[in-house]
Amino acid sequence: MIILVKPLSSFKGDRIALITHSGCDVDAICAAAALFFSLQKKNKAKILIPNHISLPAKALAKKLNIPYTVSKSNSLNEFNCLFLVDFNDLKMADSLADKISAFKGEIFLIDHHRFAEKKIAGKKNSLVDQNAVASCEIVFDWLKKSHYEINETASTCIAAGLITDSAFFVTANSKTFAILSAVLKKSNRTFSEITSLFSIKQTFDEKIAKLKAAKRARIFLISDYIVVISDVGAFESDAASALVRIGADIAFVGDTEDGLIRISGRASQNVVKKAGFDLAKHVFQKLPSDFSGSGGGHAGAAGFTGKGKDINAVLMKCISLSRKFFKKKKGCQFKEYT
Ligand SMILES: [Mn+2]
Repeated sequence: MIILVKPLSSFKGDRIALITHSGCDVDAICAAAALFFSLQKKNKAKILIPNHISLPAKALAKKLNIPYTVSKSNSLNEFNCLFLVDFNDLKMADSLADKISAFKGEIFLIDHHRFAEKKIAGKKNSLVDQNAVASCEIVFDWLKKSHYEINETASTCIAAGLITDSAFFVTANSKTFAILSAVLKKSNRTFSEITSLFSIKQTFDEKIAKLKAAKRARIFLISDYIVVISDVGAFESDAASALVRIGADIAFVGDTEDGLIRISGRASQNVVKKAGFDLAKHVFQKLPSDFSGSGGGHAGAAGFTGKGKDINAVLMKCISLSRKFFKKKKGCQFKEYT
């Protein structure tokens, strides 16, 4: 990627908040931490996580002694600069969104998600590359370009981010392995030592949720692809991934709680690469025109959060939007397997 953003050394003395998206995942905490450990000497930096951190990210942060604050409404007054890490849509900052939009200093974006319609920062402050496998890849490039030394812990972080966001190399490319080779060496850790930093034993509830998702699944054929919808009480993203692993090309799994609807979508590499299907673009970014809420993500993994109770209506909309995409193809068949 071409890096237009200034080198990290020119931030010398700045007080920087490294803010991840809410529900911070391994790539987000690792990208923020790799920057944090590299900036530490010349800057006052802090990692802020809106609302909550995922269990794997939390486990890794604990083992690597990554300092962070989970915050519902942290004041940003002590900072003169913000780095938004692993997101570029203000909605993903959840409880910190208002504080970020009211922020007077400079804001920089370090991300690999599809650009949100409303851009938070201009081009020269945006390190956003949709083709990057992980935000950690972008951080690696920026550190290299800035001639910064990437120490043992920062290298470990970058490796972990690449492994998790490539879904254990399912979406990896030659660059992923080139970076991984470099950081693995620097990390002084083996591959399995790195994966053990964020491995969480599958809980009983998670197993039940995945099995229930499979039991309740409605199975459709759209064009040549198997598209599945289901609903669970929790773990909807894990359930969607599980459905893709057992044979669905595309899976949408929903969950409702206290008038809130969450939908997670997962698509196989086959349907993304071969058919050009993009969950974020063709389905999740379109849901807010029919349902109040926000949606976005990647081609192969995306999500929607909104208000409402009728989960089936949203799931069926996912089906009709997917169908709309494939309808362009000649002789597109559609049926439900009952
Ligand atoms: Mn990421």
